[in-house]
Amino acid sequence: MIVAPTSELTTFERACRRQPTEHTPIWLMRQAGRALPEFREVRKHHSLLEIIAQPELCAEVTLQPVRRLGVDAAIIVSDIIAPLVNIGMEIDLKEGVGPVVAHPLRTHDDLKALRPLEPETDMRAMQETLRMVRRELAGKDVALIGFVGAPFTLAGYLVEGRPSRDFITTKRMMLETPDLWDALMARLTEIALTYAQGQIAAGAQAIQVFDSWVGALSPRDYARHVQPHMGRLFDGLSAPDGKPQTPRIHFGVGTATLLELMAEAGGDVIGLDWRVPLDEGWARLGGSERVAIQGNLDPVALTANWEALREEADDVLRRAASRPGHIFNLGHGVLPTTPVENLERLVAYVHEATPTPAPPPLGEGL
Ligand code: 1CP
Repeated sequence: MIVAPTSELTTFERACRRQPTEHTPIWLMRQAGRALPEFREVRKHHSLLEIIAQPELCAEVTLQPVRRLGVDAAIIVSDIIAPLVNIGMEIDLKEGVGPVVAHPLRTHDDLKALRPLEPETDMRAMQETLRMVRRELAGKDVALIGFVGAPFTLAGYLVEGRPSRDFITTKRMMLETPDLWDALMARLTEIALTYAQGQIAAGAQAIQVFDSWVGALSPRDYARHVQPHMGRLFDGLSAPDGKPQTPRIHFGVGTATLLELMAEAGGDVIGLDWRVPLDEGWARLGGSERVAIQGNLDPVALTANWEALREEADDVLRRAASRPGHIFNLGHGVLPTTPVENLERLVAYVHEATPTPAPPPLGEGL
């Protein structure tokens, strides 16, 4: 493993800041929980919420993909609903389904259940896990990423009560009762902000904001009902003048029509799904002069044979063209059927294949 002095930024952090790196950093969304046999072994004995509540165990599973795959970043093992569970909401992570909420939020009165998150008491285990993982990674060229669910994606679960495709009740609330919607989004924004700040304070070197289901919205609805809240979340995570900025990664799926609006709301790194060619998406956002890009291999490619997988990975690398500010990742999470050998080979391949000589920055007018 490459050793970096502690005072130096890791390769991943340099890429987030659009600085040149010796190789393109790679990590994979859901790199721990979906495909690793050693994670499945732990899950046989503990539920995910039990793992999250035990810092030693949680630190261990967070480090599993670092050890096995050699990725450039660890992401803390948790779930986007964890802060909501911590403030007392009854949410179950149902096997094969996802988050299921005992009392879906539908009225102003229901919002009482969403009390503010108190960092001193409501995220102790999370902070202890972060500190433990940072200690383990000291001197290694591996960064630690914290994360939060974005208010829209969290609201989707809370209002529908379970995973949804169409978000009918959620969108109807947005359209019919915008006051209620704004009150809900404001509370979720506040919780996400406190939770993210608490993670940074405990050692997270970047924060990814998962707005996984925001692609369900039209640009008009996003601009009116979601973007202002996202703007407040990212502003709240911007470092005071003169202090180094902890990189903020802004990610969503199905966001081809929303990219500019999302970037306007905030983010030092924008996550692209596989539906947008990486070079086109990057150019639309102002290129490598303006923003870093994370993505965007189709997770299905990782279930294919090596020849097919390599071809898809090469396409992503060719489009990124070793411009400073590319973090290799998937367009969404690792699929449960992914052979673990493919994960290992992909990480090694991206490290070996990059960088090629850097071309001029991809800017406006290209
Ligand atoms: O590598 C990892 O797996 C890291 C840990 C991790 C992360 C980053 C988990 C564990 N969840 C998440 C984030 C998360 N959770 C997101 C954002 C990322 C994404 O878009 O994939 C979302 C939308 C959720 C909600 C969620 N939790 C779902 C999706 C349901 C749906 O709407 O389709 C599911 C299935 C869960 C449960 C869950 N979270 C994580 C695990 C390992 C599991 C499986 C349940 C378990 O093992 O008990």
